[in-house]
Amino acid sequence: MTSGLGFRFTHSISRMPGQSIASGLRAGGGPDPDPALFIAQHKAYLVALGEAGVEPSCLPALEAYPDSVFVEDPALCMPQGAILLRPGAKSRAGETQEMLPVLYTHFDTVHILQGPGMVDGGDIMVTDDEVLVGLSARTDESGFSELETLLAGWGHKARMVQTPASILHFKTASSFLGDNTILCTEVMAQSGVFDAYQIVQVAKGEEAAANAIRVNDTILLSAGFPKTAQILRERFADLKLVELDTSQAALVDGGLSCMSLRFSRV
Ligand code: CIR
Repeated sequence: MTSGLGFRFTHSISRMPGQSIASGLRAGGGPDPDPALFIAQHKAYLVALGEAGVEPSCLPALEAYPDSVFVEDPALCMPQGAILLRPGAKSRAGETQEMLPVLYTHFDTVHILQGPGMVDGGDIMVTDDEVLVGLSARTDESGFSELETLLAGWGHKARMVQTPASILHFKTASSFLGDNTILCTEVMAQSGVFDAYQIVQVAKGEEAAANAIRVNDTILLSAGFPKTAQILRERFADLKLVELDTSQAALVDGGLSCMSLRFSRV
């Protein structure tokens, strides 16, 4: 079966949540995640990645960086190499030094954003034709320009778009599912950003389902969104749908895409 992504993911990088995840950043004032439950949910996530056909690697927890389980934000992995980003939250800036040697174990070429701009990986969506970068509280125009230049050197076209003000990251409310198709919220669907794509909207009241990931012939979806799960089962009848409990990541504004860097290596 083909992936509909134009390639297959072979590897992923994740990082164990630490006890300090209880102090993770969050926009609202909700309860702290339970580290033990988060670790259990994270293990299930790694198993699902493995079953989807990648070789998942998991780095040890970094207690000094409460949000470091969200490895998507400090780096971007592309077919030609990796880019070390500049996360917009001060408390997360040091995560990049920890990620750099890890990227070198997988990629010959690693570019490093020099700044002063900032970019969080959660604001970057790579589709088959372009790289969308959403401006947000964590990603600014200067960061976009530097990233755009690096991507252009690898032949990728970057497009600057706006992340809706009410959400943390561009991909909090949208996901590329392959086959030129985007899963997103109504607000994102109506923004015009995805006019060149087929849009599948999450069900009303299930906005948090929009952060899903396509890994080869599998779609990983957060559990608890039955209407969206049904929509995806019908739209992607040839793919496997796996629902995963992400309740603890959600307490600190995280979702499925944030907990791994997925890429293809021979
Ligand atoms: C943060 O605010 O940075 C973390 N608590 C959540 C990051 C989630 N990452 C993502 O959506 N890419």
